[in-house]
Amino acid sequence: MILKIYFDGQISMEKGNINQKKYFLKYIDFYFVTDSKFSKKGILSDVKEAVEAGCQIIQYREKNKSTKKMIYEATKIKRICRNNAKFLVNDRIDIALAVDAEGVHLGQNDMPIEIARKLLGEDKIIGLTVHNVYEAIEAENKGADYVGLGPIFDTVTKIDAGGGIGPEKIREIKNSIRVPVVAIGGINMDNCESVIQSGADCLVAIYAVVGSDDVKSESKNFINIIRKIKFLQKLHLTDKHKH
Ligand code: TZP
Ligand code: MG
Repeated sequence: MILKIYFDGQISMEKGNINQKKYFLKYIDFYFVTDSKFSKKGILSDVKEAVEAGCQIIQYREKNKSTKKMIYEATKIKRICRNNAKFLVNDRIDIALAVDAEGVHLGQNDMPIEIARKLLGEDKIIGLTVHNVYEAIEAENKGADYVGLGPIFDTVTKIDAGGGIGPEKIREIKNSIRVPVVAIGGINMDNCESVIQSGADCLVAIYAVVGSDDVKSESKNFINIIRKIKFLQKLHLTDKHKH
């Protein structure tokens, strides 16, 4: 059971268990991804600040560190997240298994999702990066718990990401699948509203947050704006039903 208190003071109760991944994923909004290249105070400090800001989903993304170092960092991140945020590992199923993370985020060229699912089990969260409707439908059919869609805008963070597909594409993907859509790529405080208005359930903004001087307050800024837009969207939908 979850108790929801809205900005206007309304209170509602919904059946569901926040520990169940499907239920949890219905409410994700801001998704934090580590980046040791841009980090100013180190990724562990960044994760701590993001969790303190209220971020509920953290991904450890590291491309060039030894497995030993990754297991060390992943163990620390898991401890920081504890019961406050779900902890996922990018690409590396072995690291996720080693530290008993709550899931993984995979790319199109990583381990096929069916095999990842067998290794991780039904309870773990598996996210898959998609670039178009075809990949999104396939991801859902193969058991992805959410899709990561991007790059929405041009990005300097991932060199091989290609050009931005534009926020309009989000609606097309959103209309073709039921699992949550997490938007990524070139998202900042100036364009994040268009991303949520275009139907994204959640967004990632690596450089905008990790590259800032204050990870906690930037994370809070994103969380607040996303929750505000979603609240207004819900209100608008409720209003429509009344008329
Ligand atoms: N996948 C697609 S774009 C991207 C990833 C990991 C990088 C996103 O970084 P930023 O700084 O939010 O553009
Ligand atoms: Mg990958």
